[in-house]
Amino acid sequence: MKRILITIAIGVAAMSLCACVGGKKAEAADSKTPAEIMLARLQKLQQDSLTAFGHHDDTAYGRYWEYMPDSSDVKTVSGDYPAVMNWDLGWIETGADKQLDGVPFEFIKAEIVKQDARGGMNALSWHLRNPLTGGDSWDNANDSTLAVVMRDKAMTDTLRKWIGMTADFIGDLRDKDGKRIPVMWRPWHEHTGEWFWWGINHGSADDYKNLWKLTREVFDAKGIDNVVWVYSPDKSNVNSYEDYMDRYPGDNYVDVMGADVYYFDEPDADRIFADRIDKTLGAAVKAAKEHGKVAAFSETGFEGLPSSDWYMTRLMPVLNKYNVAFVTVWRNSNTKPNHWYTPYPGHPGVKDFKEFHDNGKTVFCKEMSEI
Ligand code: BMA
Repeated sequence: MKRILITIAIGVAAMSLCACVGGKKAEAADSKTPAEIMLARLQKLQQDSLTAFGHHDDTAYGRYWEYMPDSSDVKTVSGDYPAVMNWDLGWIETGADKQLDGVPFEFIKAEIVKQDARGGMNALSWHLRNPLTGGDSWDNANDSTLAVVMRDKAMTDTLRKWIGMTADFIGDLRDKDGKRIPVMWRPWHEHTGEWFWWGINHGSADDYKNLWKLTREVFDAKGIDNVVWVYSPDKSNVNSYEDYMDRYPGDNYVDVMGADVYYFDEPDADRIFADRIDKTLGAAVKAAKEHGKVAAFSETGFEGLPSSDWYMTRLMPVLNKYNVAFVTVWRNSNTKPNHWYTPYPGHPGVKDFKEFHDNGKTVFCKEMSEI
């Protein structure tokens, strides 16, 4: 009898222990922020040497169409949506209802919800206006915009307000159960180039780092917990690892080490591309390893895609050489001449792109939903 009682007592204790451990586990999973969940998916891609494919404005418009529900050149050509959809918040800071390329913010929100429901991921960039001149991101009428803005109280107040508008938009991204949807957020991109007002020769390294700090401060003050932060220097002026890290804001501000490197139609294009990739993407991969971050090929492409085999012969070797969690190509415009980056129906690169989709290295939306 005593033995039976002891056995029952041990059994009950074991059961309650299990429940307790299980409960804790469930609680731990629940207590993960949306950003942590997304980061874990990116880490998994990288661990498995897989690369998620991303496309800008994928379902908004394509080479020959615009705003046809659920249309996508990538899907029409490959059979699936991209794993990552990139969207741009440029002009949200003006209070406009459409962003700089005419995509309504409400449309972006709805598409982010759909892509999340499919099991895919979303990313956001921001081509905002120049707060000093009132011009666009590329307006360098005042060559020292970054320095002036970061050292002037009224200007940083404006910027704080603008950043707050992006934070509100992002914090508002919720799925049908009301849970926040994670996004990769890639502000102040290509800062090693000169073209944007936050670029390399428009202020000091500290000004640039302070810009990141200000951004993070605003997001944190609003309790935004659905952002994976992506740092993405351009190949310009990056000739070494030190150049890549020169304006790095610090490990507390960044989750993903990106690199923007396009392919251009120029003499010796392949060699030049390979060299830029080694310098910039090579640095991103090294930085990710050394700083415990995820590596990504945050932007690439060949404008107008005047090639029938670019994806398999130019991009794929890069993905095989450098293990990156995702690669994003830019938009297929139906209005800007020669401005598309993926094949579309009738393009000579359809077969190549299908191969790119079908092989074991790349991940599109369906496969992403299982990761
Ligand atoms: C650029 C071009 C522009 C566009 C901008 C923001 O690379 O595509 O036409 O306005 O990105 O999307």
